[in-house]
Amino acid sequence: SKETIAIVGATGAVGQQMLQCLEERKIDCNLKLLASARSKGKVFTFMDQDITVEELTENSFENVDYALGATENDITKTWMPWAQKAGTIVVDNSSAYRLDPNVPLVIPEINPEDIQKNQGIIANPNCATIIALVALHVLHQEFKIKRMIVSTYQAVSGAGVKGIQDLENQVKDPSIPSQAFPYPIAYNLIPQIGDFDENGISKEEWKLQNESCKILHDPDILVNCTCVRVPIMRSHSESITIECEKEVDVQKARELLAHAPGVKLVDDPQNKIYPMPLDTSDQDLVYVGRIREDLSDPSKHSMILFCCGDQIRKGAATNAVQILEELLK
Ligand code: 11C
Repeated sequence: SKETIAIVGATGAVGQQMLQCLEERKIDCNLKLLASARSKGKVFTFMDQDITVEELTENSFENVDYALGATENDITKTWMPWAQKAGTIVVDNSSAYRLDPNVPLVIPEINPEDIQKNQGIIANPNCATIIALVALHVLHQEFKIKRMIVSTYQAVSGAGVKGIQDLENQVKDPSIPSQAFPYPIAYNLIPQIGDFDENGISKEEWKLQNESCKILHDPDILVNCTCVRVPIMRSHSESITIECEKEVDVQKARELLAHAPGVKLVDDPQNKIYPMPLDTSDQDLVYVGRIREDLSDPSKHSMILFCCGDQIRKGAATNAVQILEELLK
């Protein structure tokens, strides 16, 4: 008989994309859509069937084999014990459990083997982390990355439906106040994603540091990162300098990236070919280009690249559904 799969937070930007990814990837299942009382009764189509959103309660997970979590941290912490008690295996997109040593943090192109160590929860990494590491993994395997210097250009979709609405509203009328951001986002950019700590480092910047080490199984990788919100709809972009243990070779890097899983090499700057967020939107590959040696490091151990990826898809929903596919194998 078919597995029962629930999407928790089914009406949000990521939840809706999970629904679409399950259908696209033909994961035939009994689907349950869970959300807050406010969304109860809304109807969505899945594989030609109408599915009515149910209110998330303590009993929602009875007979649910797998759940995809797409709710904020505090809400996730409320329902996770209910799911665990029911024996539901959860792939969770919140950051609530990502650094828990008993919870694998997985990008299927990089560390699929960690999925087997799960004790009921598998965490889906942060979107900026997924997009950076999909681009960097083959370079780490070849040259061994010691340090990353990253500047991100992050889409409004990272702040959910309200973030998308803010940009849509403000490009038409810049006087409409933001719901998701501390300032207007149209015709602007905001160098803050999440709260700052006492060193002036934002939550999002810490996620890139901590999650990269965990996913790559290398606690010594150092990340220096500035995360910026930009008026872009749904693709994150990142400028990344890597400093490596071995001497780097740009041509070799291009060859490796041309065959790397989840990557499309888009790198012919003389012909104006490079990754751009409009081109990566609503598809699953991370585009990588502008690959060049860092001439400010005469020892030839550093290289620079630019990458873009869809934040809602590979940065969130697609990665979670890929983990689910591994579990279903
Ligand atoms: C953003 N990356 O763009 C954030 C949203 O850790 O999954 C997702 C936060 C997270 O605002």
